[in-house]
Amino acid sequence: MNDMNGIFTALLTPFNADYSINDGSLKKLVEFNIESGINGFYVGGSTGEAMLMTQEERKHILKSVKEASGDRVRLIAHVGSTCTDFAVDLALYAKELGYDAVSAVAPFYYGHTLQAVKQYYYDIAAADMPLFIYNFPGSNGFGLTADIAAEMFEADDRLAGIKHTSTDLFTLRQVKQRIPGAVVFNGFDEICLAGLSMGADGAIGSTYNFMGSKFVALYNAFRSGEIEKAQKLQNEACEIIAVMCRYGVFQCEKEILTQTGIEMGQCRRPFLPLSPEGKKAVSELLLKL
Ligand code: MN9
Repeated sequence: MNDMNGIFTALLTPFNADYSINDGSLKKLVEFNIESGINGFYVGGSTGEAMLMTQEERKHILKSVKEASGDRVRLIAHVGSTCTDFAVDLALYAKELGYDAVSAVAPFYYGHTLQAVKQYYYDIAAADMPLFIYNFPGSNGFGLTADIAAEMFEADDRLAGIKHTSTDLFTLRQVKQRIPGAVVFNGFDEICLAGLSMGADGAIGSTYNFMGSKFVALYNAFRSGEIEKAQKLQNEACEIIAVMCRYGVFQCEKEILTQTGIEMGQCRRPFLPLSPEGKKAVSELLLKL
C-alpha cells in the first residue's frame, strides 16, 4: 500500500445522447487526468453513477479504465452494492483485471445491523484484494467510528484503509491514531487540505476530474510545508465548488468537461439535467479557470 496516496480522481462516466457509455470520451478523460498528474483513479463510485448502472456496465467501465490507463496510475475499483453477491462478483473481476485495490460503500436501502454490515465487508475481503471501506454516512446513515474500524481491521488484515467522505475529521484523526498502517483518503474536495492536515494520506474526489492539476499542486505544497500556497489553492477550489453545489456537482463537472472538449453527456435519471442558470454559471466559472 506504499504508493496508495496523493490525489485520486473519482472518475465520472461519460454518456452518449442515448445514455449508453461513451467509451471514446472515457479514454480521453482518463488521458486528460493522467496528464494532469493525478496518482490514481477511483472507478465506479458515486461520481461514476455506478448505482445507476447494471452489473455488466459496471464491469465494462472497470475493464475500459484498466485498458486505457495500464499501469501508469493506481486503480481502486468501487464494488459496493445493496447485494453482497454483486459486490463480491465485481471484486473478483477487478482482481482479474489487475486492479490495485477495491472499495465498497456500506450496503444501503435496508437498515442493516452493524453485524450484517461488518459481514458484508468480510465477504468482499474474501476476494483477497486490499479493501477500502467507503465511509459515506450522508448517503446511507452508516457512520464508521474509530472503534468499529479498529475492530474490523483487527479481524481482517485485508482491510487496507478508508475513503472518508465526511466532514468529521476528528474521526479521521482517531482512525489514523488507532490503526497504524490504515490508509485514509479524504472524500470531500472542499476540505481536502483540512483532511490532509488531520492525517489523511491522500484524497479521492469528483472535482479532480477537471481540477486534478490544482489539487496535485495543493497536495505537493502541503507535503513540502508550503501551507500558505496550499491554502490559496484550496480557497480557489472552494469558490468553484460552492457554485457547483448550487447547481448540481456532477452535472456541472460534466458541463465543464464538455465545454472544454470532452463530450460527457448528461447524468442518468433521476439526476435532472443542468438548468439554463447552471449552464450560465459554468460558463462564467470557465472564464475563471
Ligand atoms: O468522491 C465526492 N463525493 C460525492 C467524492 O460526490 C459523494 C466528492 O468529490 C464531492 O463530489 C465533492 C463536492 O461535494 O467534494
